[in-house]
Amino acid sequence: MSENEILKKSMDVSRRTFVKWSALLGAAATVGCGSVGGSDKIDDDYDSSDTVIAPKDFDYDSAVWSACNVNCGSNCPLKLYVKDGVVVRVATDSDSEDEYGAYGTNYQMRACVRGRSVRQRIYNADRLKYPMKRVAGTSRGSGQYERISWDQAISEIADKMKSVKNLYGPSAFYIQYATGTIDASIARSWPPAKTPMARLHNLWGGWLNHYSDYSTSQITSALCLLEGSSWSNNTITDAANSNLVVLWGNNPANTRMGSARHFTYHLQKAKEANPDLKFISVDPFYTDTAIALEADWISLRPGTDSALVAGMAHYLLSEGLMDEAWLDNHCVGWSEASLAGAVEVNAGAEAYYEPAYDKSWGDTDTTEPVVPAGSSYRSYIMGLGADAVEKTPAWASDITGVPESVIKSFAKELVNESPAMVIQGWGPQRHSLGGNNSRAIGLITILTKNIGITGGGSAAREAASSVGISMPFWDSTFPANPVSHTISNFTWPQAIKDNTVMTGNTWGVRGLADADTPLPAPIKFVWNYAGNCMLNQHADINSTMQMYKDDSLLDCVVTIDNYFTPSAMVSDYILPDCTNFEQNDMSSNSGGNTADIKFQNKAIEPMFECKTIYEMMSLIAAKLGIEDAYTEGRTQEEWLEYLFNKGLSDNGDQGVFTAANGQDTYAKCQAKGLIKKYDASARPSVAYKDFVADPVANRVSTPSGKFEIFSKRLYNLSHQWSFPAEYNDGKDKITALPEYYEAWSGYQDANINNYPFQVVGFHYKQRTHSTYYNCDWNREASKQAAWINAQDASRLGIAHGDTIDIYNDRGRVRITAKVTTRVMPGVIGLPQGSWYNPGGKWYNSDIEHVGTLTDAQIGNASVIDHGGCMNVLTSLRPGPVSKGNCQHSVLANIEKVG
Ligand SMILES: Nc1nc2c(c(=O)[nH]1)N[C@H]1C(S)=C(S)[C@@H](COP(=O)(O)OP(=O)(O)OC[C@H]3O[C@@H](n4cnc5c(=O)[nH]c(N)nc54)[C@H](O)[C@@H]3O)O[C@H]1N2
Ligand SMILES: Nc1nc2c(c(=O)[nH]1)N[C@H]1C(S)=C(S)[C@@H](COP(=O)(O)OP(=O)(O)OC[C@H]3O[C@@H](n4cnc5c(=O)[nH]c(N)nc54)[C@H](O)[C@@H]3O)O[C@H]1N2
Ligand code: SF4
Ligand SMILES: [Mo]
Repeated sequence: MSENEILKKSMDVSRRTFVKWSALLGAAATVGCGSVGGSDKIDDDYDSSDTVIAPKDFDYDSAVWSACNVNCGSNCPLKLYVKDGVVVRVATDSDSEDEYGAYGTNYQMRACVRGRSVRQRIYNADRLKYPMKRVAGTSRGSGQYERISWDQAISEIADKMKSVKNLYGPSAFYIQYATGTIDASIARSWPPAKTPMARLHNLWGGWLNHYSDYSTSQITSALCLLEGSSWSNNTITDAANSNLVVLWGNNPANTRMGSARHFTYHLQKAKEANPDLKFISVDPFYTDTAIALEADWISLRPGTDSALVAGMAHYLLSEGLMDEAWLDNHCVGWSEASLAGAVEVNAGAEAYYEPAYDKSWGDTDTTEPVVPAGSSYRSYIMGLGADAVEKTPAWASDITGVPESVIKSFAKELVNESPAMVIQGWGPQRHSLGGNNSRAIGLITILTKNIGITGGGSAAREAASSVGISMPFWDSTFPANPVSHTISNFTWPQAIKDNTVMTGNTWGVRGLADADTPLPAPIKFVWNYAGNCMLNQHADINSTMQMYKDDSLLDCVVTIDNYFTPSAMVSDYILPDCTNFEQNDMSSNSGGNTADIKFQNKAIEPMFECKTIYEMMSLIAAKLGIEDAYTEGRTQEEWLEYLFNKGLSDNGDQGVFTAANGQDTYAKCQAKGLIKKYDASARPSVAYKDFVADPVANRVSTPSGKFEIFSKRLYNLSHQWSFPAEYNDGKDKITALPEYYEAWSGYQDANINNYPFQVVGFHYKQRTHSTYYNCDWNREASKQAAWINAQDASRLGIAHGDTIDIYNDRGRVRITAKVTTRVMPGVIGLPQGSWYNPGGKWYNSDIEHVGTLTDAQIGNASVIDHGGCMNVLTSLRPGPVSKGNCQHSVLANIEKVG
């Protein structure tokens, strides 16, 4: 049998069944957590006219617990049924108790349809089978690879490493942002410092790390400046104590679809407990979550949240609905008088703030710029600030597209319906103005006094419960990285192209001697383990492709994946990894009052020539002469047992790992696989409760110790930092207040005259980023299509199902149109994560790697992407403070094809 016949034979469950079944689960999202009855077994012959799915017996030798370790925030347990060494069924935690007692006590950790389709990932026709090397003389991106032996691959990669270290030093090694297997203990791909490659390089001289991430870089560098943390919020189950929940750019029915973190389920349960609970969704799209929760929809133009908040604040002030004395007690920057409390740092008090910049140089300034009169938020909205514009609801309506009456009624509801819980997703912050937008959303919860109270919240993203299980992961044994400077997660292409212009002042490099010291070495060697950010998930694919084509820039790119992904296609070496179903590992998660830990078991033998990442790195370590230090003489299994025993001695049994439970040894836990813990007495935590009750006795972690509507730190930064020359066009600003301005690729960027649509690449249920894209069941169940408003479509003569091109200066994407009223006019939705397929030449319609590109085609903006990949259209331009990704700020045009 050929290799692909082996793969195909392993996949003998009918496609029709899965598609119908997944459609049913999608519908179930509106009535409860997606699960099929109370059984592991699914019916192969489900007919859509059936109302009940009956379990059907099937043959298996063993049922093995593992988990889905992709980066969707859920980490669901998966139970794999194995017959003759082949996974024949995938189930989940569907036969344990499912009580959902107080605040989510003891409920089932059910996987979403993606996890349940994982057989299609294990037995994918595009599975990498052998080590491969770019064919000599071909360019990166052409897609031509030859099979090599493991010996050759390991030797050549180790030799490259030695030469790069000799020529450029350890900081020329970069471990790419890569989240394909984020939840594991050993086979872990993110954060980079916790990966198997980090252990290798820590022992071998160091490597260049990044700070922040593609998920949250703008909110991480902004909301903390207002509140002292970018993460603290009331736990999601506290929604049961709310009158109103506002999902602000937050679509958990797509982005938190399973197990402990199934936030839509928690909200539905809150509604069951409190039938009067009302939901509002603030989003350019009428999201699946809004449908599931029957939310009111406030549709606003992407990137304009800070204008909406300013208009709401103006209204509340004009109506006397604000407690100004309370604001002055708790905040710096509401009134002019409160500005006297603005400081850049609080001398000596706290050692750490979430850094918006490198504290080591910011603090040493001896002269600080003077804050002029009119710098308070009150002045800003009343037209008494520098711009002398009153931020009336009418002003906000013009910018946001939200009717004035809605701006007013929404503002009033947040006051009258208190406690109201605002939970902010990460869509609003993934914009050019994203930092200010995320702060503004935080601000409205302060201005309406919903912060710090039961049933309220801080407007950070929803928080999970504090019921957890502590078990050390492998990285807890790693030595430190000798290289201490870092770049932002988004700026690695610049560090490849020209590191000499990258300083703290211009590109936000951290940890160097001072803010003008350039990044000492270019990136020459990249480890890309379980990641697609080398191409697909990063921005401006055509320009990035041109960078790869230039062989003078990078010495070596090693991709370690399960499939022939777009990132594999720009690599020098491609190494075939075991899936996590082919090895033992450990992962844990929590939500509600329940936590779980998965002792993941190897379900099947490694396929083809695949190796585990641990084995790969151990082989490289041997070539570098550090094998003993790397492995400490342990196999992967021995490490897991060692960590388990260490966990017991460090943390005790936590009421979980007891002899009475039959869970006091690694072997016993491994045999159980899925272990849960719950605490019915735990109550939701309330963020900033102590501070709000007594702001003098209990400071928050901002420089002043209060909520900082005006950030002196940002004010000073605006005088210290300069933007990189190519981005110094006035469309970026650093502002002390969370104010609105006409940012690049926003609604008021003049470029909208050329490219009249705002295109948003939201996170989609078909896949987790680009992972699961090559499962055709999922592609059929939730199609990749461009969402376009019905009015826009009819004006342009575009019908539902037509083929359209979306294009701008950076490239062109060909895609099917989904005509809908679920997106506001002027906005296009193009789900991010679909695989880039230039000219349709890399992949066939089954997403199998088939073809190659000529040099002229590589990175050529006129080559049409047939994959529907959002990042053909996005910009490499980083956010002004975060230096992170703004991938939701895109202007483009569309046209019907044919
Ligand atoms: N199924 C699935 N789940 C996932 C992922 C996935 O790819 N697929 N990815 C996971 C990861 S790593 C992450 S980081 C999270 C991402 O989670 P998020 O970043 O929260 O997800 P997005 O879909 O980008 O944005 C959330 C919502 O914000 C809206 N939005 C966009 N721009 C604006 C704006 O300017 N203002 C307002 N008010 N709303 C706006 C979008 O329309 C969307 O409905 O999801 C995780 N979960
Ligand atoms: N335009 C746009 N771009 C975005 C975003 C956006 O909203 N818009 N979102 C951004 C965000 S928030 C994120 S987090 C990033 C995510 O970007 P990535 O971290 O690159 O995530 P994935 O695209 O899922 O790629 C994960 C890779 O891991 C592989 N993989 C899965 N399991 C295994 C395994 O067991 N072993 C190995 N070796 N490989 C495995 C998969 O095949 C896949 O190629 O994308 C970012 N890109
Ligand atoms: S994709 Fe996410 S929600 Fe779905 S099974 Fe995997 S971890 Fe769970
Ligand atoms: Mo993310």
